[in-house]
Amino acid sequence: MKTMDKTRFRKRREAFMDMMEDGVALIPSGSPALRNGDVEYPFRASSDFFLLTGMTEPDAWAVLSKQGDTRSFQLYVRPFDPEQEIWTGRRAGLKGARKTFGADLAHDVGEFFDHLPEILQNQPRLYYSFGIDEKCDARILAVTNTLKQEARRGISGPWEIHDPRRITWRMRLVKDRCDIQDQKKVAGITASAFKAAMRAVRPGMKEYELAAVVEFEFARRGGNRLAFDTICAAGANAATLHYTANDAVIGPDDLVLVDAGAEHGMVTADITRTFPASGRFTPPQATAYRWVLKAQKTAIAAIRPGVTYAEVHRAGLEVLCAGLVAMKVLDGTVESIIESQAYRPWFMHRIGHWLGLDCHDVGPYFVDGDSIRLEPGMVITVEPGLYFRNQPEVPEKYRGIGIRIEDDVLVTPSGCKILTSDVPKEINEIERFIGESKSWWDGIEPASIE
Ligand SMILES: [Mn+2]
Repeated sequence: MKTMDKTRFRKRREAFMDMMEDGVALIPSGSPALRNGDVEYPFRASSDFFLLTGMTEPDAWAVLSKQGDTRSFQLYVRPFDPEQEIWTGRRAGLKGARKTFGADLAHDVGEFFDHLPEILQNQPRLYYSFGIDEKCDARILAVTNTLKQEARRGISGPWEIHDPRRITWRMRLVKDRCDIQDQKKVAGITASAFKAAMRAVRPGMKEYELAAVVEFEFARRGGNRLAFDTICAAGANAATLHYTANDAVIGPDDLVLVDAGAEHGMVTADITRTFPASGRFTPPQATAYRWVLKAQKTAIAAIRPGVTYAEVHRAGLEVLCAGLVAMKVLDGTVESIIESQAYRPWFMHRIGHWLGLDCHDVGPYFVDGDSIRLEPGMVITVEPGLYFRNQPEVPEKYRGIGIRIEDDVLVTPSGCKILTSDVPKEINEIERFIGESKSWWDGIEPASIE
């Protein structure tokens, strides 16, 4: 890690401890989970652990303590072990924890629970997120109780338990200048991959083949991990919101909905585009597409500091409802349709979500019961959609059409900036791009399919 980065993470710990009252915070990185046999799921450190340390190793704990002006940062990590490194690769070790990650003290993580009574002894407050790892929860609770039984020896355990996410979520909701650079970088990586997908799509491909193009382009541009499993849904599959089977053949008249995001340096992007495999929208596809696009643009146009998240949702929703009336799916006024929620069979999710270290990033959507007001530095996705399944209310020509259009949007002092605007989304732009661009497959040997 560069010196610059070291300062960045130190400043974050200071900000965290500024918001903490006297006590100690325990922040775990998490442990790998078993998939099947001896195979583990790919490990990714918890976002809060990374936020405060810059470290991405498994089986580590950050211990932040504050007593008035006295503050300390300790790391419990896997020790340097040449034998283990042969199997699982390099690790920072105790020395790296101090030198690279700036810990005042570093310990073997194997000693963490042995040291815990000492760590928590006479601390007024414990900051720890219960409910994520039951085994750790039980051991930590046991230590706090044991300490309270030592009252006659003048020892006590923490009487107050706080969830550190109350602090980290606030830190993560409003991005600083460096965070915004990170968001732009990963948005650019993701946008490039979407253009590649449009240049690669052709009827007859498997959905997973197109998904692989997207993921290959992420990797080629520095997206070392996926923000979430890629959704590549052709035709009626697009009406399944979190479709990840990705194993159908893309038909000649299908629209393909791709919802994907790269991760770069633990920061995520999230884009959706819906485009015709043939390069041409059919008239009903174009009609439905235009309504979703209009809803998306209207919602984005509403974004500026001081506007509530609910108002952004409402701006997009009104257009979608007008579209449902125009397409003769629903009768009535936009007002009455919103009131009765009659639109819900075709638009059942919110307009978007916070974006950051997690794709569905943390942070409140309501403050004291009211929809949160946007501030410069917040990053949200705007992703209206319409999903027409085989339903009697839906005119036949629209059945099997699922459309979602999603961009990542940064709230700025004067309004907003779309971070993913590089990917075509106007109908004529998409048709021109698919039709005129050099095929992604040029120079690649045809595969033997069967
Ligand atoms: Mn999204």
